[in-house]
Amino acid sequence: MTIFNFCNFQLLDACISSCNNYCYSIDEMKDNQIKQLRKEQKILSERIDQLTSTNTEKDVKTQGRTDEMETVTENISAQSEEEDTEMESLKFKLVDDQLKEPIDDDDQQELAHSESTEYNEYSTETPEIDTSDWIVVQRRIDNTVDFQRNWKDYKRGFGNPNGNYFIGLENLYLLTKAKRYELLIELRDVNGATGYARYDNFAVGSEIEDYTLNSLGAYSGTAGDSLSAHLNMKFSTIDRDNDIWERSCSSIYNGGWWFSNCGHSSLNGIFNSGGGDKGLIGILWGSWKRSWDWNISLIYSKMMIRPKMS
Ligand SMILES: [Ca+2]
Repeated sequence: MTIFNFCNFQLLDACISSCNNYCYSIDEMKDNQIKQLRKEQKILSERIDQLTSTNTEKDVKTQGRTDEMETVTENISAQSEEEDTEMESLKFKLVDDQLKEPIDDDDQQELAHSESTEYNEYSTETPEIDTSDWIVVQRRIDNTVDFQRNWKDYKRGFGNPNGNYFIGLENLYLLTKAKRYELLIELRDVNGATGYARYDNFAVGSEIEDYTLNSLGAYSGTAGDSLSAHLNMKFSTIDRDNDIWERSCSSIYNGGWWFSNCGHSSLNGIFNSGGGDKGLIGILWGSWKRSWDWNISLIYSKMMIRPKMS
């Protein structure tokens, strides 16, 4: 159509002839282009087939590597779980080896003395201490009160002051910030043996400090010092992990405490009237008689404070 628009009517024949020649040359050119395109299409098809084949080979290799990586990942995961389990069982024993170093002569004498007293031979009281003027801040006597509680409960306190009891961290803070207090802890195992630990300058920080165990003072007693390892530790509960372990001591070992990593004691753990402990979740005071026997869960504890006499 375009050709006719430019043809002079009088020269129509010549124009048509020209057009025929032109159109022929156009057709020939188109044929050539089509041939060329088909040739290129064939080359491209062959190239696509080649690439598809290569990709298939790569896919097979990739799948092989993926399977291999999954196997390795599974192995690492299984190994990691085994190590985690081992870590958990060792958590409370971290400092055991240090503490099991040979006892020097002074310690031997102290230990011999403490074990020879009537107090340490299955008595149920602390005869040398009149506890009438002490304030009870914690007590465990049976399993009727759950000590696996959240931050709010440990902050305000719970239980019965005459039975299983925790006075509350805010109360501990307010009491011990006002004046110097000493702390007395009485313990009893399932066989009726008793021990005590006493500290002459007990102080707990404010909630802003997460009720850090700020001070203990000097230790004395028969149960060994299982609290100094927790000095300067923040209080932790199941919903407030303030310990220095990568996981949560409170959630895994139970009860709120001034956990470190996780430490030497935990008097708010699970109560087991049989006195045994499965997995360091019980009422623990590791240093008692220097036994560091973590299979023992105590069946009684009482923490008391009173203003320090001069
Ligand atoms: Ca932690």
